Amino acid sequence: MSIAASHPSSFYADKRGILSWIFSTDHKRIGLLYFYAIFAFFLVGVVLGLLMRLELIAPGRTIMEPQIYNQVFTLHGVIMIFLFIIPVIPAIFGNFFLPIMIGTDDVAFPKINLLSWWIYVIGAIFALLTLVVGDGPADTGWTFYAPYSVKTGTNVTLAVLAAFILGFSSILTGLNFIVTIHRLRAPEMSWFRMPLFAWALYATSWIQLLATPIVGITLLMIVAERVFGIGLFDPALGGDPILYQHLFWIYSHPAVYIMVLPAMGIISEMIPTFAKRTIFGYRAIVWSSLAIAFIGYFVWGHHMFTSGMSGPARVVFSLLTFLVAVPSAIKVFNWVATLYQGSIDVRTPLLYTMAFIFQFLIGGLTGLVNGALATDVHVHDTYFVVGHFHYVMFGGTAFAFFGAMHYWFPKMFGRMYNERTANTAFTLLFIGFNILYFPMLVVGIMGMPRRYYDYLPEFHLPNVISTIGSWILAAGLILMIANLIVARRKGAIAGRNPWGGVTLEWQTPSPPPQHNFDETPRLSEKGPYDFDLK
Ligand code: HEM
Ligand SMILES: [Cu+2]
Repeated sequence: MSIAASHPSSFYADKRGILSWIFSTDHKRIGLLYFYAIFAFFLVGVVLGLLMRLELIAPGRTIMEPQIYNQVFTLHGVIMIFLFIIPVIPAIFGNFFLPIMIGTDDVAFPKINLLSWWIYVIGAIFALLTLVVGDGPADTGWTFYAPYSVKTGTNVTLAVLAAFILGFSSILTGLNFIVTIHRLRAPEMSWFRMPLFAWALYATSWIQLLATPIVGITLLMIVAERVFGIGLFDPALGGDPILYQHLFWIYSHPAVYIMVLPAMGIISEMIPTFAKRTIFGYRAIVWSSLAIAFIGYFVWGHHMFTSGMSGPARVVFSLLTFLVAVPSAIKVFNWVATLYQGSIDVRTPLLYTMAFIFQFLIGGLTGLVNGALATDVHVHDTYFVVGHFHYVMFGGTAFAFFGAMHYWFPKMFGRMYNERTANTAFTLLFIGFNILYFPMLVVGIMGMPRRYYDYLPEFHLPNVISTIGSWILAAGLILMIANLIVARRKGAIAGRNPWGGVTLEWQTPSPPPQHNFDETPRLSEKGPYDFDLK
């Protein structure tokens, strides 16, 4: 049965038909539009990743030519970064839940919100066009480093235009959230009564708004150089390739916090709910989000330790990198302190939360190895880096996303999923993930370089193990998705508050009505996680 039919007073029943969706200005519908689009690209990215792992199961050629491999890892990176991990949490759950959690009926600019979804779709079409036009997808890596990106015959121009267009979608979402949070909070929702997910989105939005234009301009400079031969980055034309790296990372380091801050926000929501206890150190978590967003602007040089930077500059960037680890560590401490002496209810979203903490910790600690000047010189451009960022982005953000999918599933779709199947899928994902990526850290320290379709025979065993892990992970993904698809049609009808959460989204029906609240939601003096309120 369709959700509109089974939940006639929900926003699903408000209007019917495809046009009522793709031209909707309702933040909940836009969140769901993003959900389907982003998830589809995630799956494409996963398939590309599985193909790479298949190529890497043995040295020499296995299933594809070196040139194809270069294009596959580039497309994988572009899709996973620009089409999946940057928008995933703000565009899906930010859109769906931010207005509800701060007690209002929509974002500040609903039409701009719809526009940003359409811009996402157009950017995605540009990225896909690289598959069919000219010499095929870019082969530069998702970083588009000059001067190679200026010279290669593959479709760099279309690929960077795609990233440029997608940037506008990100900027508009950030702008919308900042204004929404400043102007539209429910009358009693003072800043420090805001849920931590809203705070995380607020910090993220400022990065989206202020950093994205830099990469936009940088990418246009690549286009200018390729199309008009203006010498900006290519030494043969009188340009400076190191300038490209600076401009690129001045955006792309802050951008890693666009990828991870919203995930931290979700973790800060799920932990109090399943520990049945108010969050420990609410203000410390708020300030650490803002601190991460701020300090994140000053560390980009750690990507360039081996690019010929001066000694003092390298030491300063290394030091600042260690500084930005402090607020992240504060959050981990507060989460663990909240769980301590909580009455813990081990449900599927909490399993994902615990996997997040474990994997994010490995990602963070290996990040310090990259951030420390002396060790980075050794592991730079090896599989250690690939292992590190998959631990942060996949083991961290994507696991938080999966957790949130289960946490908010009843609210978004009005039905419950099968918990045993969900837990089995989680187990496969957790085991598969670690078998897939831990060997990459090992083989990286042994010296295997990244971005090659081939490797020396001494790296064989860890690569076989890693590829086997990718299949276990894929099995987990299929099971997780199948379970949720079945639940959406046939699951038991969900109540308003299946987990006993105390933030405002749990005070409204599942799924919410068109205007989010039938009755004015109740707020507590004591902040958003007051379990006495129930
Ligand atoms: C089944 C899941 C995945 C598999 C099997 C996989 C596998 C891989 C492999 C083998 C590489 C290539 C390394 C190289 O040759 O240098 C790679 C690169 C990369 N992956 Fe994944 N990955 C997966 C999911 C993800 C996710 C969820 C993200 C999220 C952001 C991601 C982001 C990246 C990026 C940014 C690169 C770098 C591309 C480049 O160097 O241009 N991957 N991945
Ligand atoms: Cu960085």
